[in-house]
Amino acid sequence: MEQWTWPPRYDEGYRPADDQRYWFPRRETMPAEQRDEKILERIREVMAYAWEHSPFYRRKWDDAGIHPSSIRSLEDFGKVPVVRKEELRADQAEHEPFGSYLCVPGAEVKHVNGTSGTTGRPTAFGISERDWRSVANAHARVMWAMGIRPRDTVLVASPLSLYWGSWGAYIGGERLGARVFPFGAGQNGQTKRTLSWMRQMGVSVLYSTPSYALHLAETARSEGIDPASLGLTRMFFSGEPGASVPSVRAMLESKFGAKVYDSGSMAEVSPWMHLGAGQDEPGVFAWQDLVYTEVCDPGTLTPLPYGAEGTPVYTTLERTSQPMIRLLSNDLTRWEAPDAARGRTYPFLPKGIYGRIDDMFTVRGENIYPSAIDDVVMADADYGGEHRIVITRDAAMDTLAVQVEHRAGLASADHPGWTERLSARLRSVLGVGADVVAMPPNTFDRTDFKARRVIDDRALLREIQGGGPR
Ligand code: 8LH
Repeated sequence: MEQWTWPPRYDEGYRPADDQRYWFPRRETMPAEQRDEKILERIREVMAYAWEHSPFYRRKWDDAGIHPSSIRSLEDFGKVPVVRKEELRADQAEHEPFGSYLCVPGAEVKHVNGTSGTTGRPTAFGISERDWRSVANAHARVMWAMGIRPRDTVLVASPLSLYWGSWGAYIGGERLGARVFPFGAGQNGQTKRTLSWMRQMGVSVLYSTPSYALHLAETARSEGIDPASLGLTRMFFSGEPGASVPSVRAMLESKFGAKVYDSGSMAEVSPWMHLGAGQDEPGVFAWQDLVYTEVCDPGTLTPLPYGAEGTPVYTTLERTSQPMIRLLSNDLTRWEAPDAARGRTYPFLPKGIYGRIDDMFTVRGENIYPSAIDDVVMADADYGGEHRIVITRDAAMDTLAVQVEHRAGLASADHPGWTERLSARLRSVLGVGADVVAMPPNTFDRTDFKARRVIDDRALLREIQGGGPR
């Protein structure tokens, strides 16, 4: 049952006993060094396969003077040039519709997903049936680690369209033997209907973005429903920071009275749940036998040791249709060495993914992530449900303001004290001050998907001054 081969082979009839902690005990708990040896073998196989089937990779590696046979260690692999999302986009524009990194005949592509294309040309994901099944099996395994079992009913409450997140959760739940409920999100009035369907169907597990779950909780309250009475036991999230941000996680847990699990990397490297929780604490494992993850210096792009902070670079080890070999994420994280005390012997990302490097901004020399601000304001007892982060340039100096909704019932006489308290907390966490502005409840739009809370006036200023958009 527990095969680990290239190309991957899965026994579709296999499922562990309900009380078994690990779906694949050997692959999940083997000594990390032994796993690394197998991973190196797999990387060589995947690279040889891509060399043979993909003009994109052959060209790229030829230009860098690299041949798959020259990769003799994971250190050698760390020198293979990274792939950037722009390269994939450009290659697809030239080689419609799936790019010259499609390694199977076009007729074998049985599923199409894609990026939403809000910035630049959308990218199409062409997925063979074999890859679709590998992703389903991998996701079933990670969802099993979250404690999801065949007795559960899993509600998928993210858009069921191009977004691979929703489909990945759906096929993982299906493979695991759970009852899966593709409700989706994003249509008018859908959030209220979600609540009534949840109750009728006895949904026990929710999948969505963290922001949407908070919106769902707020909508429930406005309908006179206590979210904790909905009967959820587990919630797993992807798509944006939140489930590993302490105050957001605490808010989700306390509102729904359910356990919270983080997961998710990038759609391109599905099974995206390869960054996925396997225990009841914040953070995610890097399930290295599914997608090999390196954390690299964002400037030099060289791999960094455990303990360091950097950007994840991903290599799919089970994908045959559009394999990704050293795809640069441009996100930021910190990773820790495998620790056998955790059971699974994978590297661990204790704070998950903090956010995109592009979303980081610098105010008076301090690098700031929106998720760090979320953590402070959402921990406050008088927080009203949404906020916006506004960065402006004032006489050549960047300044930060945070508009925060207060809870209904906070007297206006208490606003100055409250905003000062938040401002002081932000200063102690971020190292720079922020102007906190109290806003009435429900000032800001809620999201059905991934939150966009940063308003960057400097980008507008640069555009006006002729620099063009970021
Ligand atoms: C995250 C997280 C996370 C994704 N914590 N940031 O939903 C998972 C996959 C399918 C997904 O969202 O893919 P997509 O749409 O390509 O977006 C990828 C980006 O989303 C990724 O680079 C991160 O910036 C962010 N993201 N999951 C924090 N658990």
